[in-house]
Amino acid sequence: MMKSSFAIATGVGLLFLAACNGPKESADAAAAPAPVPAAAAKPGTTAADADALVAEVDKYAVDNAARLGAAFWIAQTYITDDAQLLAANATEEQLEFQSAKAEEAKRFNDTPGLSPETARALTLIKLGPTMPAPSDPAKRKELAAIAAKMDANYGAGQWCRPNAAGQEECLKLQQIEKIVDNVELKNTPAQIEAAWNGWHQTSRPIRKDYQRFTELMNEGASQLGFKDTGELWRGGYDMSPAEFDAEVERLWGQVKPMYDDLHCLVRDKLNKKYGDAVVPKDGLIPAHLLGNMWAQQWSNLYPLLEPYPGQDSLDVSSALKAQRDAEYKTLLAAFKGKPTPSDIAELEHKADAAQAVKMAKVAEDFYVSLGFPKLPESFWAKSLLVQPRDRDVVCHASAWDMNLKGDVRIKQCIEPDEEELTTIHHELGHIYYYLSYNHLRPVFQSGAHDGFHEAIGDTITLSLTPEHLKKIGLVKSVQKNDKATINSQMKLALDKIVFLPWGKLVDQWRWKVFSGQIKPEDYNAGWWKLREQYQGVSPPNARSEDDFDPGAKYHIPGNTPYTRYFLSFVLQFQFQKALCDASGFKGPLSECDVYGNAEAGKRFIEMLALGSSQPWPDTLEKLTGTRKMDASAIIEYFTPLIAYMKEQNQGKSCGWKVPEDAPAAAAAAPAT
Ligand code: X8Z
Ligand code: ZN
Repeated sequence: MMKSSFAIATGVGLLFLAACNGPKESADAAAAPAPVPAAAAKPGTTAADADALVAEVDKYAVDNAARLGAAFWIAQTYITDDAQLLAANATEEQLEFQSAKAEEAKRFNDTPGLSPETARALTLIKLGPTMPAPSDPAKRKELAAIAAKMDANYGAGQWCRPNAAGQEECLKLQQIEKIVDNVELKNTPAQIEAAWNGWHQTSRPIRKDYQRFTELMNEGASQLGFKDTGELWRGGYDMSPAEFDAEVERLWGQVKPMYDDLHCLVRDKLNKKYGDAVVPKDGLIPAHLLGNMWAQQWSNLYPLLEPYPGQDSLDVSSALKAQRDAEYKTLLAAFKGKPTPSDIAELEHKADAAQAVKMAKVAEDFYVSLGFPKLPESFWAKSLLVQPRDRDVVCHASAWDMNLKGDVRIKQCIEPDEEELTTIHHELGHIYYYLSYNHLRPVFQSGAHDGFHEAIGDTITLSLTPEHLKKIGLVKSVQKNDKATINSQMKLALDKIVFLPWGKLVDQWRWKVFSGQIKPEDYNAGWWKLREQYQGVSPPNARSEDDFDPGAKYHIPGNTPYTRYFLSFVLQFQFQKALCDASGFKGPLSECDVYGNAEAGKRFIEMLALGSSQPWPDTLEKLTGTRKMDASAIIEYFTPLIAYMKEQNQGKSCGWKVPEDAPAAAAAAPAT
């Protein structure tokens, strides 16, 4: 579940924090205010000058990480105007330093005799900025201010409506999501649509800002020698942007048939539940009915899709909730005297916090079983694991390396449900990546590429098989038969396969916006065209160019590149297969659980320890034996489900058509 978020400098902050990010956010960007070094005044171009530049970037990172980290951490965990101001200043400093160093690094493009290490470091520095800033200080300030404003707008987003008593009540994202997630499948389409609209109207105010933001970043990118910001982003993969484009298309081609099968099955079930007038038999599925605000993962629909009802329950959330309630009962029993309502609220909060720690320890325990170290005491003392009762915080989960030497933290508003348990594993993947590469020079302290960073924790969650969940007491009993296998695969596919088109399209939109292929006056229509094309979903109601629906997703105002997640959802199955092979596992991939396997752990840790010190294909090869990202492991993983879907879809008319250059279709209008 995506949490509400308010982050003044998140987009920029991520540059340094690697909060939920990757190589572009390497520590080199942590470098702070930029007293322009003497070397820049009299630029030299020798190999020794290049070594000095890289050393300078490293030193700034070491010297300033903690100071900048503190500004961003406070801005996200104590949202006040003052904290925002400090974070905005930090952002501006970073932009200045980072853009200056990227520019300086270009001086060495033709320098002979660079050491391989320095040459690689320079490449990373040149590709460093996710938010390339113009060299004009006024424009840089404007860019930082817009970034701050967009983040603030996202975080402050709320939907106000009259409650049952006729009084206005305002809901934040987390509460609005509860209506759209519809886990009980009891809300009406109209109720869900109202909530969906409620959240999507919050991004209207930043539409103009996003246009200016794009212009300014493009100016910065062009000064660094890139055609546009999209080309800069696509440059971070040890191949040309055009080659990277082709790689993404190739991977998408491999997985699209699985998505199409799933889309067909889900549409059929929704059509039966809601009727032809709401969900057409053919054509697009209304985006609000898929159990997620962005229709990015659909596992909340699992009860509707369960292939073989009557097998064991895979419901982990109720076990987590029961643990939390037991905790509360214990606290209440230990309470002396008669608790007042405020005592009760305090006890409830304590129970939430205790349960959050318990869940985080479940995740830590898995990593430790593989040979990773225990998390430092400071992690437990300084992380934010539950939503505070007394203030607003950015709830969107993130992982932080505060000082490049052990002060690691996560910030996540943990609730007792399965999705949150998965997210903790995801965040600890980032944390253990940090800890594993902290010994490297700062410029190499990032993921092999950003998709690697996102894939570590998710790989671990692939070992949370029903059998594993039974062992740790989160499901009651498990059967081992084909029907049970198909059931658990369906549940996972509703997250992992369904995510793929979404994971690709978010940046397809941004890349087109950056290149000018989608013009400002078509921002929203361009967005829906891609959602229709890739996901086969339609907006719940007619949209207009007053709307800015892309801005309702955290990573757009937060300026976090998104293709990383598409790559991660492919890579994590490759990683899992490699770990399972290393562990000596022989059965079907979906049954493999590497918990406690020292050999798998060793191989994983060795990969993480390399950071971005070498091109990612070398790093991938070391773990998996192949130099290419490849979807065959995800296909292998879901083989039983794929066969089931084929059989179920026989005779059905699957697929959808997207009208060429037509405005986004409203939900009720069948696709032609
Ligand atoms: O944003 C995240 C993480 C932090 S890097 C919670 N994810 C993407 C999203 O929620 O949209 C993880 C999966 C995709
Ligand atoms: Zn992440």
